Amino acid sequence: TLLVEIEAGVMSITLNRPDRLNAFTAVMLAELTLALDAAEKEEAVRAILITGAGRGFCAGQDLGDRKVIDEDIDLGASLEERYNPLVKRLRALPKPVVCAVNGVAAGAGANFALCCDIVLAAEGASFIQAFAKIGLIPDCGGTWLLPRLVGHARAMGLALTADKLEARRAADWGLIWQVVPDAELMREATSLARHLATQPTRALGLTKQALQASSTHSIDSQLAIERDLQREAGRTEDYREGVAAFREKRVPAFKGR
Ligand code: LHQ
Repeated sequence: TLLVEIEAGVMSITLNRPDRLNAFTAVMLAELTLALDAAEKEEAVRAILITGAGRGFCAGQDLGDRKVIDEDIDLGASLEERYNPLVKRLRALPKPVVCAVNGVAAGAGANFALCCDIVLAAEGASFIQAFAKIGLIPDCGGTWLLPRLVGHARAMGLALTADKLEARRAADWGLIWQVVPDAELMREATSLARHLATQPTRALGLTKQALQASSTHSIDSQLAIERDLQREAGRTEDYREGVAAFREKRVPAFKGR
C-alpha cells in the first residue's frame, strides 16, 4: 500500500491505494512508520517527499473497514497506537519533509499532510476537515495545527462545517506553502525535495526543531533554544563548508554532517 524509492538524496513515499483515494489502513500506517524510520537512519536520505497515487492524496481513515463501527470500538486507542506515533515521528524527523498534495486530502489525510514541513498542492487539490460529517473531531494534530496556521476563526469554520477548502484558498490563507498547476506538481515538488537534499541537513533539522518549539515557548525560552541549537549547528562540517564557500565565492558542497 506504499511505494518507497530513494533517488538523489530523496526518499519518495507514495500512498498507494488509488481506488480508495489512498485511505489509511493499519497496514499502510505500519508501512509509513517503517519508511520514516528508514528515512531517519539512512544517511543517504536527506529529504523526504510524500504524495498520493491516482486522483486523491488521502481520504483519511479507511471507513470501509467494518471494525471502525464495532460496538465497543475505542478510536482513542487507534489514535494512541497508530496515528499519534506517526504524527510525532513525522514532526520529530530531523530531515525536511515535503508533501505534494496531488488531490483531495480529507480527515486524517488532510492533517497528515499539514504535519509535513513544506506542503505544495496541485491547483485541483483540496483540504477537508471531514470529521464532523461522520460525528468525529479533527485528529492527527488538526486541533493544534489549524488555529496556528490559519487563526482561530478560520480553524473553527473549517472544523465545524467540514467544508472543502480549495488549494488556492488554502495557500492564500497560509495553510500551505504553495499551489502549483496540476501538471507541474510532481516536477516542482521533486525539484524542491532534491534541492533540500543538497542543503545542510543538520541545520535544517535543527531549524525544524526550533520553529516547532516556538508555539509553546516564550521569547526568553525560545532565545535559549536558539542558543543551544546554534551551538550544535556551529559545530557541523556543513557550517564550516558554508562559510568557506562564501569566502571563496563558490557554491557550497554540503554533506549533511
Ligand atoms: C473511501 C474513503 C475512506 C474508504 C473514499 N475509506 N473508502 C477515524 C477513525 C479512526 C481512528 C482515527 O481517526 C479517524 C480519522 C479520520 O480520518 S475520519 C475521516 C475519514 N474520512 C472521511 O470521512 C472522508 C470520506 N471520503 C469522502 O468524503 C469523499 O470520498 C471525498 C470527499 C474524500 C472524495 O469524494 P469524491 O471525489 O466524490 O470520491 P468518492 O467519494 O467517489 O471516493 C472514491 C472511492 O473511494 C469510493 O469508492 P467507490 O467504490 O464508490 O468508487 C469511496 O467509497 C472510496 N473512499 N474515502 N475514507
